[in-house]
Amino acid sequence: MFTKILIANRGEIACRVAATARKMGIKTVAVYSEADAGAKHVAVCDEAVCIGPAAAKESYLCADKIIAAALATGAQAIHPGYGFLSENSDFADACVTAGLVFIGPPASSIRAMGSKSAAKSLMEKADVPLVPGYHGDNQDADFLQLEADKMGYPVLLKASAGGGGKGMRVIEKSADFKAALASCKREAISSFGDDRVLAEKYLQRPRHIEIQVFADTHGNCVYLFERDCSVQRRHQKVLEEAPAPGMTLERRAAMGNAAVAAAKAVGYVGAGTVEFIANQDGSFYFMEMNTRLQVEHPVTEMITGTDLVEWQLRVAAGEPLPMLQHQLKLHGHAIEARIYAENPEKGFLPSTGTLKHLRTPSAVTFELGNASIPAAVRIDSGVRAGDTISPFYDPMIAKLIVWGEDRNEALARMAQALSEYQIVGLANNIAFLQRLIASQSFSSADLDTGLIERNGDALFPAAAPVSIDVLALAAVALVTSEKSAAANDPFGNTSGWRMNSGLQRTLHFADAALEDAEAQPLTVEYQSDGWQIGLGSASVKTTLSLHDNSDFRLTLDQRAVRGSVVRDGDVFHVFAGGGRTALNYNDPLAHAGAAEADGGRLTAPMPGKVVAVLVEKGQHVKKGEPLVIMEAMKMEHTIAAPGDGMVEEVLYAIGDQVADGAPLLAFKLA
Ligand code: MV4
Repeated sequence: MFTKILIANRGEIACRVAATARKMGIKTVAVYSEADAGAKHVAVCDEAVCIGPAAAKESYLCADKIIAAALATGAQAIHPGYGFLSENSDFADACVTAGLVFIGPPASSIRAMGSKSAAKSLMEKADVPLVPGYHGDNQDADFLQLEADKMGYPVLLKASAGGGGKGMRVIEKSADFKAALASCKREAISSFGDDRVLAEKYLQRPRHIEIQVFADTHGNCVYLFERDCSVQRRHQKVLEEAPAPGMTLERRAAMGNAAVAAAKAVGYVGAGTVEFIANQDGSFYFMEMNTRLQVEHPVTEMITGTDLVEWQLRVAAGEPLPMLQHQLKLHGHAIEARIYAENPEKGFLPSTGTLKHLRTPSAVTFELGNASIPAAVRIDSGVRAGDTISPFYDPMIAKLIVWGEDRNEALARMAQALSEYQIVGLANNIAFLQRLIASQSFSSADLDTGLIERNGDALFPAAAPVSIDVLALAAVALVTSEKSAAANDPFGNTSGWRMNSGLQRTLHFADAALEDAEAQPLTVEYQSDGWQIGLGSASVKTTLSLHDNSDFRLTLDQRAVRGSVVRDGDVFHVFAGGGRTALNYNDPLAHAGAAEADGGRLTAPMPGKVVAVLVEKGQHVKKGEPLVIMEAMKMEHTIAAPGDGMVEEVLYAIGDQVADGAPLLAFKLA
């Protein structure tokens, strides 16, 4: 076995490979770009080598720099992860030339599967089923139309050089054929510089079902059952599961044997995936083979109790496969959800920035390999709280993988784990994933590649009004933070600050998900043992039973309510009842003050009385910190710092009456 390997990747997959290497006592070398110097994958490896600037083309895609790093650090093998150089046959060759082991298939297998049309004719010879169609060289329009007429409509034209859904045309009837062919060829030449097309019978509502295969250098090749990856958005997988719902033993064996035949036809070694497109009736056809470990490999690990990275390392070191076909057993059901930094409400626009707050579901374990009871909840992630998601790389934050005895148990665990996932700082798809797994189509396993588009309405419901539970949590978080700010201040302590019964203030929180949302006034009346909180005609007696950092337990009348509130500037992120709500806190007084602050003064928004002065002359404060509290018409108003800065002068004392517009403090912004 190797004693040291280099991991030619970043993010979650680099961390994933490092975890198995550590388990096996193998030292790891990370490579990283200048943007990743502080990244998690660098921290979890034993050594690290910087290989260039942030752009992948100048770092993670530089074969020469990576091979030089392996040679310089004494690594014996390179694991490419997925993406980047993982399916680059020249890189695989270059590793071998440099005397290093490429932890992946032989370059010849990568090449054989890399050319889609050549792969199809190889598969045809190996008796792997192909979609009925014409994949040949004859590009004559009349000939192609005749072929289409023979297979029957609808027909799908695909660019031979295409992939990822580009350059495809569905043709409903023969009369439309010529126009569609011309348009498909135009797109193919402009996108791929190659106008050859192939014609296939078009499958309606197909499923994406792929088979995990594994081969060693001793002639063994097995399949580790299937994954259903039908739930995609623009050819990006969103949910993956194993086994595929509705799969029969006969069809599993037929697909498994076809996948093994495909792997053997190209002399495959290592981990690979054979993708099939399947009809609702179960008939299946070869699409392509991915000659690498895939993102969604954990669902296979969970149902088979294997560590596929360990298998990769053993096979690359020349050992035989740890298990043969008859030893592989399928146990339970696993589902993976990809958590992305993206905004589903804004067309899934990627989001970049800092993970200001991150809390992952509890009871997370990471046990692989011969585990009789698989980990029930697993998170594979390449980022930690405080890390950034940059525009340079894939915006995936984590993979959340759950296991259950059956699909319903796995679904319930997924729902629970998603509800416990807390992210602040980046737009993310967690609420979308919650709706997706709860959708009628997904929960009843009515799967096909058009599921997300077909369920648009259910997946993007109109926003519901913010509940009083959520507003109460935000309000209590706000008033308790002010109270502790006052208590921490020596002048605050002696200032006569009080929670006097009957004092009432009005808070304005607006749903941040809605543009121009009207903030409903929330009234908070201080009482000796809590608050009376009112919203419209509703009013609840609120007491605080537990407060631990961002976690709160309240009693609203007779109901116990718990949740977490994370404040990010003027935005309060409330996690409660499995949901997540961002509230814009509009403190009109702080903003009125802010408008005046440029002139160096914070002014009274209305006539009233100063009830608390929380700062002293010369004190440095942070943006949003409460400075002075005024009372007017039995309502309390906080004058907060408009930005980071310094109090130059305090112009009033507790008990003073002030006129509308009177300067309260002289304030200097930092
Ligand atoms: C198809 C098809 C229906 N019929 N071929 C899309 C990407 C490319 N790799 C193959 N694709 C498809 N080929 C026939 N004959 C539907 C798709 C397809 C699809 C396939 C797998 C996963 C997601 C998909 C989303 C849309 C269309």
